[in-house]
Amino acid sequence: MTKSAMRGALIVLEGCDRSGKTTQCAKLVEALNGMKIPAKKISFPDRSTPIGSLINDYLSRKIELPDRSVHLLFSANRWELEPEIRKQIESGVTLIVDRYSYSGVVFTSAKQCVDFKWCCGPENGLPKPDIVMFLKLSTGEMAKRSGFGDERYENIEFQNRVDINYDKFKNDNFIQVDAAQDVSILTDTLLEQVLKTIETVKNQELDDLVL
Ligand code: Z5A
Repeated sequence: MTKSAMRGALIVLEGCDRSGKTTQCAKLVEALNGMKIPAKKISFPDRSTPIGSLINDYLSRKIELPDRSVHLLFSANRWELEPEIRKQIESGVTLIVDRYSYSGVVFTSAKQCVDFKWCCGPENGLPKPDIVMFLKLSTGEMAKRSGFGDERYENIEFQNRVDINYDKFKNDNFIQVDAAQDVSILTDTLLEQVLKTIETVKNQELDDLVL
C-alpha cells in the first residue's frame, strides 16, 4: 500500500445500556476531525433504513417478532452497510461505530432461548474491527442514567446477562474501559487508543470477522 492508499481504522464501541457509547462516539469523531483526521460515526441499529425501521418498531414494542427472526434483522442491518463500511475505510476514513456484531450476539443470547454459537453465524465475514473498546458500567450506575427502562431489554436482570455474555469476547483487540469516569477523561483515554490503532493498521489489510 502506498502512502496515499493508507486506510482508515474500524473502531467499535460496545457496552451495556447507557454506558455512554453514543456520547463518546460523537466526541471521538469531533476530536479526530479537529486533528484533520477523516472520521465518521456509524450506529447500529441504523434505524434510518427499512430494516432499521422494523427493528425500531420491535425495540419500542410496537410489533412482536420471533427471536431468531429479529436477530437476523439486526445482522442484515449491518450487512446492508457493509459495502459502505469497506468503501469508507479503503478511502482513508476512520469509522467510529456505536455497537456492532458483539451487541447482536450478546443481546439475543441473553434471551436464553437462542444458542450463543448460532447467534455468531450471520456475523461472520463482516469487516473485522481493528479494536473494540468495551465501556464497562455497573448496573447500579446504568439505572441512574436518564432514559433507562424505556425500551425492550432495558431491565437490570437482562443487562446483567448481557454483561456476562460480553466476557466471552474479551480477547486481544477487545479492551475494557471504566465508563463511570468523567466524560472528558473517558474521551481522552479512548482517543489515545484510537490514535494508536489508526497508526498501527494504516498499512494493513482489513480482516474479515470470525466469531
Ligand atoms: N441491539 C441488539 O439487540 N442487537 C444488535 O445487533 C444491536 C443492538 C446493534 C438499542 O441499541 C438496543 O438494541 C440495545 C441493544 C440492542 N438494547 N439495550 N439495552 P441503541 O444503541 O440504539 O440504544 P441504546 O442501547 O439504548 O443506547 P444506550 O446504550 O442506552 O446509550 P449509550 O449510547 O451507551 O449512552 P449515551 O446515550 O451516550 O448516554 C446515556 C446517558 O448517560 C445520557 O443521559 C448521557 O448524558 C449520560 N452519560 C454519558 N456518559 C456519561 C458519563 N461518563 N457520566 C455520566 N453520565 C453520562
